[in-house]
Amino acid sequence: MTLPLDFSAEVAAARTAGTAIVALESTIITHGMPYPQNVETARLVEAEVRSHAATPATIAVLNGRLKIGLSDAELEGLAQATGVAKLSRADIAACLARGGTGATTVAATMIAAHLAGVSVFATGGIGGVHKGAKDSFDISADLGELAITPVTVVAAGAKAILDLPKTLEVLETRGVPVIAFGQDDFPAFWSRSSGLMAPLRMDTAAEIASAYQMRRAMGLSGGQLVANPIPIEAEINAMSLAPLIAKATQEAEEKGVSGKSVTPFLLQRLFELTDGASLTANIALVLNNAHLASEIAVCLAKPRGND
Ligand code: PSU
Ligand code: MN
Repeated sequence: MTLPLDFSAEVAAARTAGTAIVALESTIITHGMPYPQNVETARLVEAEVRSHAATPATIAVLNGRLKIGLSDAELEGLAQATGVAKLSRADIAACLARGGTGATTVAATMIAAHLAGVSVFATGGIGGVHKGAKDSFDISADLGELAITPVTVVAAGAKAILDLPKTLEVLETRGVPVIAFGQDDFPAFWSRSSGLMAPLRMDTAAEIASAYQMRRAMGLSGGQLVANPIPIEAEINAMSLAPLIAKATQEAEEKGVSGKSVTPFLLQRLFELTDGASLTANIALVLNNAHLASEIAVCLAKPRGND
């Protein structure tokens, strides 16, 4: 069976030339931000990648085809669509086999990027261990994917809607390098610090790229999580968010929200409870991650010995 894989023209050209490519996810568009800011952000992120000498590859499943790079019309269609499936490792193959359409989460985007030979991926935040996981067992498949698929994922850490200490524990158990960029602390998405130390710290894109190459050379499975703090001018104080996160989490519990719906529900409620301030910060950090991911991808695309 041949894979139903389609490359956009610019991604196909970058593959042929061997130049840097950065994968981008689509669940952030369909389930992470409201329209029209979702498509505006997706376009800005693609432009950011292009301005740093790399080619953006936004990934999604459209009518049974795994798209590596979307046209502007495809991006717009996805951004406006309602009820789009949110695909992860468990259901991406079934969606493709049925000829369906869906947005890819971090886990599914990593799988697609790897199939396409793309080793760097920029997003906002990864999924993790949810608060209350002791009872709900809600742990994102993103963590397991980082342990097995060799893609470097640049995120702004993980949201404080998650249990961050448990998220770091699971990543450690699964052998995922967690690298804070330019600081010692693990960032918490809207805030530069979670109050937790990151296991690793690196200060340059070149260091991150060479750590990735060393893992490949050693035959270690899995990727790396680069936790890039939100730019200081866009940061939201963690103290002011804490009560809003507690409120949203309690509402989710009361409404019996579970499974795939938990993360989108919490993101939407936080957007409402902060009067949109969470979205402004979210856009700033995604752009910042796209910039760093592009630099890492450029380092990895350089022919060896030319450094
Ligand atoms: N966290 C965010 N923004 C997002 C997501 C997570 O701050 O948009 C999305 C990503 O696509 C991530 C997914 O892979 O939610 C995780 O969902 P779950 O917790 O159901 O695994
Ligand atoms: Mn989940």
